[in-house]
Amino acid sequence: MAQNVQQWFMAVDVDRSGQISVQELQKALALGNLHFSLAVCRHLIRLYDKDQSGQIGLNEFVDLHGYLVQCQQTFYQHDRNRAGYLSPPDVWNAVQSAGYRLDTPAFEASMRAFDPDRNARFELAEYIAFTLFLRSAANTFQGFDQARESRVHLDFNQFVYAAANCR
Ligand SMILES: [Ca+2]
Ligand SMILES: [Ca+2]
Repeated sequence: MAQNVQQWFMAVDVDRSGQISVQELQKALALGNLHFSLAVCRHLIRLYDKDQSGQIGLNEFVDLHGYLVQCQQTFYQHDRNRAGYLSPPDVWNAVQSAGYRLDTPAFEASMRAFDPDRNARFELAEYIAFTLFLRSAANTFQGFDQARESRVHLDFNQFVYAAANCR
């Protein structure tokens, strides 16, 4: 394990509990200029909380940290003019390269959902929140698509369950 990841974990675990809570994660990411709502931090924890403790231990943190680094790399690869934000075509290329095959209506609707001020600029935190959504959408969809037909049939309760799992 990289020494600096372990050091970062210890710095984030302010109360020395050996676990990172949602509040500790939110504060630490904000220090790195990544401002996320508690809901997004909770989403991030949910994806990496393998033992379902509700918090992030050191081994879980290694994977979570790896994901953030990977998002950051993709973001900067597509921010060619170093503006600090991605335009919609940049985001399109970035999500394509991350393996999500969206059609135009799905892409535009999800872009609007993750650009609440509609300025068509995606800063790193917004881009990460968007990719979290896509990941959970893909995971949830695959959970229902047991036959691997790329098509699911949901009743209302299943739809609510699916939608709640994507955020
Ligand atoms: Ca803690
Ligand atoms: Ca955990």
